[in-house]
Amino acid sequence: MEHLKFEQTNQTGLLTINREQALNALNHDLLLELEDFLQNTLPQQDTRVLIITGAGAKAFIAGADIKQMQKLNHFEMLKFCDLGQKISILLESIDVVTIAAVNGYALGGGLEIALACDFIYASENAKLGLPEVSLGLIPGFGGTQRLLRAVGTRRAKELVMTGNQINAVEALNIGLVNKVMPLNELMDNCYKTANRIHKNAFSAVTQAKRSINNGSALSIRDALELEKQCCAVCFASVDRLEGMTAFIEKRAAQFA
Ligand code: DAK
Repeated sequence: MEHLKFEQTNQTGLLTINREQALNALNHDLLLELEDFLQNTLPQQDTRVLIITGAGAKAFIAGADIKQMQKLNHFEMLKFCDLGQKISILLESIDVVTIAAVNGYALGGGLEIALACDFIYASENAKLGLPEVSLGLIPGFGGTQRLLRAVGTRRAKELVMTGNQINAVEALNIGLVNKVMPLNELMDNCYKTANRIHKNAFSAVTQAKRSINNGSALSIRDALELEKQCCAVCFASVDRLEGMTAFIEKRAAQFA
C-alpha cells in the first residue's frame, strides 16, 4: 500500500493515512487503497479494534485532495463521492470497533471519515471542521448527515454553513469527539480503550454496534425490536454462557 500503513498487535490494528506532505489529503488512489483495505485486507486479519490516524504531528486528514478535485468533471466528481461514501459506510458497518485518533487537522473529507468511526479521540492541537462551502461545495462523504446525528441540527448547520474550524475542546463540548488529550498521550489512550474492549465478549460488542448504528434511524418501537433481536443473538452465544457462568463461579470470563 502506497498511501496507507497497517500494523497490528494483539487484535488491535493501527491504520495510518500516510501522505504527510499533503497533510494526508484524500486523493483518488488513496481512497481506492482504503476501500480495498477495508473490504479485502481487514477481514483477513484477526482485528477487533482498528485505530485510524494520520502520519505526522500536524494532520489527521486535511480533507479530500482539492488539487485533484479541482480538475474533476461532474461525472468524475459523482464517482469520487460514491467512493468516499462507500468507505464511510464500510467503516460504519464492519464488526471491528473503529477509533479515529485525530492528531491535528480533521477537515472536510477527513472529518467525514472520523465521523464514520465509532469513537473520536482528539489531541489538544486538533482542528475540526467542514470547510466545503468555502470551496463552493457541500460535504459529500456523508458529513451533513452524520454531523447532524452526532451534534444535532442547529450545531451541524452552524458548522457546515460557516465552514468554521473548531478546536478539540469546543468539539468535546458539543459531543463531536469523545475525549481530548495531549498529542503525546493520544495513541496510549486509544490502545487503553482497545484493551478495555478486548476484555469484553466481542460477539456482544458487535451486536451493540449493530443495535446502535441500525437503530438510530428507526422509530423507537422498531429500534427496541432491533435491540431485542441483537440481544437474542447474544443470548444464543457461547460468550453469554461463559460470561454468566464466570460471574457465578467468581472468576474472570474467558471469552472466545
Ligand atoms: N488537498 C490538497 N492538498 C492539501 C490539502 C487538501 N485538502 N490540504 C493541505 N494540502 C497541501 C497543501 O497544498 C500544501 O502542499 P504544497 O503547497 O506544500 O505542495 C501542504 O499540504 C501543506 O499545507 P499548507 O502549506 O497549506 O499548511 P498550513 O499549515 O499552512 O495550513 C491547513 C494547513 C489545513 C489549514 C491548509 O492546508 C488548508 O486549509 N487545507 C485545506 C483544508 C480544506 O479545505 N479541506 C477540505 C477539503 S474539501 C463531494 C465529495 C467530497 C467532498 C465534497 C463534496 N461531492 C462529490 C459533492 C469533500 C470535500 C473536501 O474535503
